[in-house]
Amino acid sequence: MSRLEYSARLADIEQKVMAAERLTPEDGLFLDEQADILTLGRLANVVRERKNGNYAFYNTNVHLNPTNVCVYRCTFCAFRSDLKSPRGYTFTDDMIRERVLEAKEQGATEIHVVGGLHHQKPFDWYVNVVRVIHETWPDLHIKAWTGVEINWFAHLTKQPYRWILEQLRQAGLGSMPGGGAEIFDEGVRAQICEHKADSQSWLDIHRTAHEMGLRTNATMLYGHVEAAKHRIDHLCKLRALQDDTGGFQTFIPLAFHPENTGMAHIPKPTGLMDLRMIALSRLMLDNFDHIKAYWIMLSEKIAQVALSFGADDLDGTVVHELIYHDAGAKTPEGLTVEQLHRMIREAGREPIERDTLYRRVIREGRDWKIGEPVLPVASRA
Ligand code: V47
Ligand code: SF4
Repeated sequence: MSRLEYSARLADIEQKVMAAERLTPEDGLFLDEQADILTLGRLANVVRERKNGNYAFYNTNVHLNPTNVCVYRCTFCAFRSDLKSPRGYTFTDDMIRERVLEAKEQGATEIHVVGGLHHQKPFDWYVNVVRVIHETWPDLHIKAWTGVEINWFAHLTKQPYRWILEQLRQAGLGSMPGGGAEIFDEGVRAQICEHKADSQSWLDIHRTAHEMGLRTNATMLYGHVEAAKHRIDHLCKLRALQDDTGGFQTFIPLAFHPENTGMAHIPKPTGLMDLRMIALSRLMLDNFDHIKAYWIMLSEKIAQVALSFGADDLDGTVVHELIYHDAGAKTPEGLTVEQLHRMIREAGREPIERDTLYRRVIREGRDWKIGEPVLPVASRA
């Protein structure tokens, strides 16, 4: 492509962005492969500010990974353990209660629960994890179990997704995280997560959750063996489902961390690749309200810059993160609210504490109550 053709292509895309017109898969491919990073970031920032003004969201949360024992062997995963390995662990009910009480002590509004698919645990064990959390502290929002886990539960019980989700909801489930999506292309899946839930199952599960009124998140794992065309295909599939249901809350691009994984020879994505993925997803996912720069995997520094490249959310205080730290992440396992505020204010944004469902959190120390939903700019009075 000549310099002239490049400029004309970018000008055409810029016009669409300014007019809030949907970008095509071809536009996405061009942006991913060829657009200069500063133009890409500037355009994504237009959409980010159109949707979320100057707000930058965070939440006060804790993570719980109740077991790392897993029947699958995703090549990108450093977290999983074999059943008989000394690395393997499984939480007891008391350990779960302890984590919930710690969350309460820290004033958390959310617990994020994902883990391995244990060879010997029945579906009831996973329902019990949710129940124990809910009974210990009913005010805590439980965001638990990815589409891959729901698919495993369907395999264990031979019951439809709706039934599985209903059992979990009755036990206290509030919403679902976005993990397990990886890359939807089946050829890539065969290389990185053979045997686990296929892309259609992941999408069907999220569709079912949305139809039941449960909100969910979506992710994309990038920076391993995939190519730009796979990333664009992934984003377009999410956009199509969101057109149908409107049930996704936020999209989180996840940077591959190679250390201690079966793909340790692949270099970690660079900071510019991370910013490119944030900006690209902001531009392609025109029907998602939020793009999350998950600071744990991006580093605090890149996450801070991402707030001007399309992201409007940093996730939360986190605490006890294992999945990325087992894969070599050098970030802390948690940040204080003061640290998050400083990162956001220095980026020129206004910090807003949200709950899982993007309602404002009105806080007095450890105590909090839930305020109004924070609406996209266009819908604000
Ligand atoms: O599905 C596992 C990814 C996901 C590695 O919904 C890895 O708010 C990079 O989904 N390098 C689980 N990625 C985490 C997740 C998530 C995280 C934060 C917020 C939310 C949310 C969801 O982590 C897995 C997989 O895609 N993952 N290992 C690795 N070595
Ligand atoms: Fe198991 Fe999840 Fe790791 Fe895959 S990513 S091996 S499903 S724990």
